[in-house]
Amino acid sequence: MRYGIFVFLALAFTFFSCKNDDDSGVVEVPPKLLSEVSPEDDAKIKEFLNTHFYNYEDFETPPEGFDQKIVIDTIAGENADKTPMMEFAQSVTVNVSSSHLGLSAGEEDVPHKLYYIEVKQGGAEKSPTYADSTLISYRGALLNGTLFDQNQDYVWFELPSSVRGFANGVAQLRTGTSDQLVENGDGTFDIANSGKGILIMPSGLGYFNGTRELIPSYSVLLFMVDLGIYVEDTDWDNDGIPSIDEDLNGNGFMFDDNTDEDTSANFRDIDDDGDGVLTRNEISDDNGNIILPYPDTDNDGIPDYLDPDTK
Ligand SMILES: [Ca+2]
Ligand SMILES: [Ca+2]
Ligand SMILES: [Ca+2]
Ligand SMILES: [Ca+2]
Repeated sequence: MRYGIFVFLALAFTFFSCKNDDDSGVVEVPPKLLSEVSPEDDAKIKEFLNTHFYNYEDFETPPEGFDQKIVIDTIAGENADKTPMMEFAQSVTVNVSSSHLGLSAGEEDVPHKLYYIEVKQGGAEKSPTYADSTLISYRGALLNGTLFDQNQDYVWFELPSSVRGFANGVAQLRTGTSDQLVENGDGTFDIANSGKGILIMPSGLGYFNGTRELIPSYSVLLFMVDLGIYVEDTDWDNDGIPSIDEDLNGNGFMFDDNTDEDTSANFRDIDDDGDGVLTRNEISDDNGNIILPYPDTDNDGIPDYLDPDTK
């Protein structure tokens, strides 16, 4: 299985936004404020949701041979009586700090509304978390309809390294289950009870002032996703702590939790407190079994694996 080409480091922003050719005479424009762009994007999203519909009727009453593909179109002409996407949309608020995007301005916790539509609920009992490894096929588009990226085959996503709105959007939906996975014999496979959804996010949950091929700065992003399966309690660094529990400040952003302040955030660090003893060894007994709650030898409320004073 291949990994998604859309897996980008959130922190890679910095390099794109600072690109500047000294000879061109181009003056670098300072990035806008998150608090300025967030409400503008929200207005664009609401307008889009109120003026567009998706093929909900096909999903309610599938026509013969329906390919289960989500199609979005404008409410106009012969489609003037369709129900707008807004009627189906739900939203969650995700706080974004300018430091998450590598911006210098010190804004903290600017709320961003992330919209999603659960087109077809997947068969899994729970949703993945934003820290989990998830098998997804997707199409990504701008609100003007430009398709900027797609992968019709399932690919594994490291959600913590995907754009925030994508990871947090997927975390609102359900995947299918592995017992429904059928190999097609050509390297692809189908998952009959996969989940389907539409995610629409303000630029602060996407690339903000950064650009990508076909994605201008400050773009609202829309994804149509098919969620295959996911790895419950994914442990990216295999240190025994589920990655979701390595988001210590619980802000949904995995790169600002770095106990020993080295180059690896906790979810990618096998020695979280940098004391030379592997995290796994600080939380397991002589037989290798994880001890719960995690040991706190000096009883200071900080478990040993996060406390350089104790090993
Ligand atoms: Ca965090
Ligand atoms: Ca670290
Ligand atoms: Ca770790
Ligand atoms: Ca340690």
